[in-house]
Amino acid sequence: NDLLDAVTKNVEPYPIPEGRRYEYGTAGFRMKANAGLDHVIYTVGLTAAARSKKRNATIGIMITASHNPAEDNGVKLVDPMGDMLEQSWESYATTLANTPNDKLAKAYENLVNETLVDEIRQLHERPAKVIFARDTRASGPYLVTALKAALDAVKVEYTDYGLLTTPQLHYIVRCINTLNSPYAFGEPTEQGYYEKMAKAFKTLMYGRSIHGSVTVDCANGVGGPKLKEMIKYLPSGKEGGIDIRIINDDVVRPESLNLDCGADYVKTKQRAPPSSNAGPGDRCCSLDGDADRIVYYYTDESKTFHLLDGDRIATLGAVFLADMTRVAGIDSKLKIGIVQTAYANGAATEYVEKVLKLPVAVTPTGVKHLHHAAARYDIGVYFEANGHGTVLFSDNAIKVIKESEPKSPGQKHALDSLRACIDLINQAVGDAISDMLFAEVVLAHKSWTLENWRNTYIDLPNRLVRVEVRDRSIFKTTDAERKLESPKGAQDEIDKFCQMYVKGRAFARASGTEDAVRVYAEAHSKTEAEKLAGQVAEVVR
Ligand code: NG1
Repeated sequence: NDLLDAVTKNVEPYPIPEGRRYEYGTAGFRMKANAGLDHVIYTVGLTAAARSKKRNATIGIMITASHNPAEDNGVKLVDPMGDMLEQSWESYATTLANTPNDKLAKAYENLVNETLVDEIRQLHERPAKVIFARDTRASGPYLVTALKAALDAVKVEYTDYGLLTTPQLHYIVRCINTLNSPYAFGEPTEQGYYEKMAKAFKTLMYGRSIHGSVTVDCANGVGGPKLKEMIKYLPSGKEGGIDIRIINDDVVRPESLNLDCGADYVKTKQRAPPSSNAGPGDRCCSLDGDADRIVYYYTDESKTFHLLDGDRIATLGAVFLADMTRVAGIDSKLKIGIVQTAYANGAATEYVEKVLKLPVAVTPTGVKHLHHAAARYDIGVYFEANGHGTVLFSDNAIKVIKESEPKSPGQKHALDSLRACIDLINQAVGDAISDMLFAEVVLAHKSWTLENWRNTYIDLPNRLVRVEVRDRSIFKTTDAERKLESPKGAQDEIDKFCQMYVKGRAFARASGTEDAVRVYAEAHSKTEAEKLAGQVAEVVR
């Protein structure tokens, strides 16, 4: 039929390069922008159309390669509630991406037929709706052309939101799909995003002040212009709000993206971007290329660099939320918990369990795993150590927080603050701008400097190494990636090495985003952590 002919015709300029194999991984598809990504993006348009028909809802597509180099690009799909694509659909996306042009129309038809089962006839006619946006990469506009060619072929209604941060797109998808429902998330516009967060921020800051300014490294990515926009809606320091100093906001030269700056640089190099001229103790943070990750840091008087990563942001947020529910008198009705991955520092886990007395759940790497585990709590705080995370409030929590009657001014203030947290925190997905404002609010409430924050617990020295192996697929893990079940015998050797050190802990797992095995090790001294990492690396090599 016409529709399928159009699929075949429109994909002509985007053939699949000989011998390429694509996989929808932890963060969608990601590769060098010129390695056939146009073909992949075209097929993602078709997957999104089928997914939209299946869910009878608007689906999002974000074109970005996050913290990767400027010449890379990628694409991820956003499900109706603003969360990541349901896992069972990742393989559909993978299948279409690997289908050559002459078989693509048939493959798309099969996908629609397979996923719509009984309702086919009726649903085939169902209108599909897709919205999309991109980060600042130079390849973005060209890839959008390929995406539109697919959406036009299958007659999908779409809106191009131009440049957005990844979390902004997630926010808008959720707003569209909850419009006029009891779960309405907000105005489905970029302005609605700023207004919702600014209003909540003002409520939370009432009567408080933030000490000094915060310097934000925007990785020369889309976070720069978007944070500048956000600032227009926020009260300044003088007005009882916040002074934000932006650095690395060059989006004119796309090649500067993530170059010697950004959250990934700071986290992996354990140092401030060279472009930063912050003084001792100054509050600094870095976003990544699509502004869905954030880490804080400062340099002390003796020029030592201190990182406050995702583990720290999680504990900071959890302390505040637990305090507020206690003051509001609703703590017995709400189960608060923290979700981490194996990469969380052992000291952070111990602090949460022993000092905060909150439960910790551990999941495999990848935000979707953490997100699902967090949804099992009333207030679920989840962060990957690299700074990607957010807080989820269950329907029960929202009901309790919104409907509780305060019995004192103190309780009223705590309830108002919790209500504002529900709006300030982007529950759809980890969001650097939202997480930053939340961290700033908590620091203001506690009158904490970054040094005070760091002193809540002292990280165990640790080391992360990347090991190139012949075939990483032989490394199979269990127990939330903390143990190797294959190759046989490897785990026993790792255990043996761990036992040689005080507080020794180590694990090895295949990366989901790179062709390598990652080894993580921690111990009570730096030398020992490094030694242990080296020994475990030898085991997997
Ligand atoms: P892999 O490559 O699977 O380790 C990395 C990060 C994850 C996550 C994904 C997606 C580490 C150790 N791993 O995963 O936390 O963010 O990329 O971007 O940082």
